[in-house]
Amino acid sequence: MKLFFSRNPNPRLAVAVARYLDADVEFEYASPFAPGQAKRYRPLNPNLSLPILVGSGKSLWEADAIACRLSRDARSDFWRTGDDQPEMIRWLSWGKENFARACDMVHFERGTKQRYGLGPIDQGRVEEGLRRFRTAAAILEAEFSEGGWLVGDSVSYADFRMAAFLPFNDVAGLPLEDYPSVGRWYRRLEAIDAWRDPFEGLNAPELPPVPGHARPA
Ligand SMILES: N[C@@H](CCC(=O)N[C@@H](CS)C(=O)NCC(=O)O)C(=O)O
Repeated sequence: MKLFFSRNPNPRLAVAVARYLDADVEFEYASPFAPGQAKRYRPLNPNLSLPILVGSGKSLWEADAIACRLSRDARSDFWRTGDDQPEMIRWLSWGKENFARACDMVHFERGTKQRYGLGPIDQGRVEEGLRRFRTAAAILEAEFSEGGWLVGDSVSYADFRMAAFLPFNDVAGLPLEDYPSVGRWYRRLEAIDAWRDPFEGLNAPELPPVPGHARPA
């Protein structure tokens, strides 16, 4: 199987999952929105977005679906399959609609739009994202008050999915420091090699820089 990826948040998430599971996939850097590329990628994903997993059958897109597939293939409980599966789905569902969505709103204005020259920062959207971030982060703060992971006693895909935008917080500037238990959870994630540095050894150009921000070392 081949995983088409870039260094942006959702493909980064899929690459981190594949590396965490030591999945038997080949990684190929892709840029479906670049001029002339749509023809190749539209049959694989009508949205043209990444990640895309291609194997012998139909291509699979959406990071969550790819994580589910890779975890099944690896016979892993990273994508929970037992009694705690509903709890994992709860965090995936809530996280996408709340915490990750808030992170995405702010990161899109301060990061993506600036990287790709898509227009000035919309401060109204940033304020709205920050407001949503504070509401969602307070819920996670209570959840992590006794440490641990989102589901059970070990890391699961729910943790990876929830954190998908946090590696980009150098440009997003979300006030993570106001939520110490969330910060501790995120540092536990960063101690996992596959999460901290999923692109190690892969051929993948760096993202365009955000003006005014140095690239992290
Ligand atoms: N809901 C999709 C979102 C996919 C998405 O928005 N991908 C963006 C990156 S975060 C993309 O393809 N950007 C173009 C690129 O990275 O070249 C998923 O979870 O996989």
